[in-house]
Amino acid sequence: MSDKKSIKFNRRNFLKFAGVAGLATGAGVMLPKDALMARSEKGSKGKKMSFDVHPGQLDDYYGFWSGGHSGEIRIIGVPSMREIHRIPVFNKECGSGWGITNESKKLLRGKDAGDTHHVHGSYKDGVYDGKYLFVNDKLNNRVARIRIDYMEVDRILEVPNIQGAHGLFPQRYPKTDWVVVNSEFQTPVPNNASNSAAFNNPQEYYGMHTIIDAERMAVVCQIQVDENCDLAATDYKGKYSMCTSYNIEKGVTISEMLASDFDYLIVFNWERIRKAMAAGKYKTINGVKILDGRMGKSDLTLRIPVPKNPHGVNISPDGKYAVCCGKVSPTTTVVELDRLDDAFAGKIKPEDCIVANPFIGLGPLHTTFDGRGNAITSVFIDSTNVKWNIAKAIEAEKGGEEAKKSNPHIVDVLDVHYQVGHIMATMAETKEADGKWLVSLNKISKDRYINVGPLKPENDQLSDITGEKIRHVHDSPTYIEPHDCIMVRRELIEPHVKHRVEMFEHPLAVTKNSVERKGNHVTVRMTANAPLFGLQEVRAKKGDKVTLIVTNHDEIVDLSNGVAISNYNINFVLGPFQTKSVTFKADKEGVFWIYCTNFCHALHLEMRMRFIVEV
Ligand code: RUQ
Ligand code: CA
Repeated sequence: MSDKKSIKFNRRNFLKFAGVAGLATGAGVMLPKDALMARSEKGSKGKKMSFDVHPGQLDDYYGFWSGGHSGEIRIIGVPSMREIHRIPVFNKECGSGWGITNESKKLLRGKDAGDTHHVHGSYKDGVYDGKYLFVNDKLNNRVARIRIDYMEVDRILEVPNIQGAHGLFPQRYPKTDWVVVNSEFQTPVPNNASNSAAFNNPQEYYGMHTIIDAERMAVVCQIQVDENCDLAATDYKGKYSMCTSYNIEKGVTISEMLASDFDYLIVFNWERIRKAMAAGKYKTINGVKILDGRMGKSDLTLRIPVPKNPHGVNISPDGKYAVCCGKVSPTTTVVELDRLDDAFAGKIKPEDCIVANPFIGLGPLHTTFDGRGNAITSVFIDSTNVKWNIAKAIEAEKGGEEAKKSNPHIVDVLDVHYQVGHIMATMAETKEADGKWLVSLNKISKDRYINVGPLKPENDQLSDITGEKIRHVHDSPTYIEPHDCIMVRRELIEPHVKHRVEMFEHPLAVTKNSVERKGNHVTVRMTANAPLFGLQEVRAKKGDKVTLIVTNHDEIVDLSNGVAISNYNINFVLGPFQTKSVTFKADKEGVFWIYCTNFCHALHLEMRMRFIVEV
């Protein structure tokens, strides 16, 4: 399907929904995108940056991409857009042994399917501190923490009382003590037999804004609301977190969720939350303290009406504005954060925090920033990246409908291929947004790449945003299905990343090879030193439980060893000085070769030993 056709197809679908939504878009009316495109010229006049990273050179940015329902995180070099690494998180991955080793299984607790959407770094004073990444799992309501020094998951928290753990954002100031995660789906609370009367009563379904202690990776508290909690953001002052809600209707069908012309941006007041916790104003369900954040029942929350079924909320790098995307409304809503104190104090109405409602296009989803006063919004239906000036939008708002008519805030409109979800500029979620590169994470690639069958890659498009115009420079396919990303200056990450682990950080690190039997449990402790395993053979009896603990004793950078046990479905990899273990039942008799999978030496193929299971 060609670009043009795909856009028409999507518009037609959208208009069907717009009908439900009550948006008037009659025949003969110039569609908003055409009006915008008429303003846009082709090409950038700015100095051209190159995305080429020549052999032997390094990328300028670490891109951390969520992997959607692949359950992982990917590290993409920017601007080359090369996929450099994958970090398995909520999935099973044989390249490293994630989901196979005891260490990873302990974190996954039997759940090796996931759905990652939002990956963000830990902060200090509004900029990444290079310590952690956090990512949500929408499927099983988890939040994982990744240590940046090893680029490995070190904690996974299952969040009780929620479903559809979606928007996630760390505290930005003064540092990341808290991480918030939203529940997109409302459910009964508790959602079990003790509350079964609520199963058939959607009025008794609730959303939660969950606050997590970033160091302990434990739930601090949950704030219960009637609405659903979709995308998340935190401010740059450590005072507020927020969520967009598209289902204030408590609907359970699509038309019910679209019934109201307005939904909310819900703001959570951290000082009041701390006080309510200290005053014991909570109930405890499933071991978690739940505060009441419902409208009319609580002073912890503020509801700013935004049109209609909004999606993303993003904070401008100067910390001044929250920008909510309309999704079903062709506008964004600009909220001035300095007004929130007065709104919470009841001095002004919540809606008085809104300083602009600029027209953007059909289906605005997410917004990013260039650090020079411009916002760039992804527009799903129109398939565009729309660059607009925040100050001009606010100025035009003051001038009323007449001033807004010519859309003076629009700077440029870029057609993308094809349907864009998230959009992100380099360093844009920090106060050091540098306005260099923009990535448009397009959901559908259609004919952009050679045909690989019914399931096609997504299309991440890279643009240079140093000039007035957005200059699209590069397409790269990504495996199903990144949602969001951040791009972090290399020097904020690289000095923290280690070439080898601290060997004795693992309590079972092996220094001496041994085989120990206790009853029918055989524990094998073994070193690996390319091209030799520390033992030449291991014996067990059929029916024994076997624990195999292996430490890689090679300190040489990038000298990894694999440990695979033929016919036993066991396969994992050890980086320099790393220890991993597996436990399994020796349920098949015979001779089984244990071999190294990860090419390590000229005698790599000879790096093998026998596992003999006797009858
Ligand atoms: S949101 S659908 Cu990031 Cu647009 Cu998950
Ligand atoms: Ca709604």
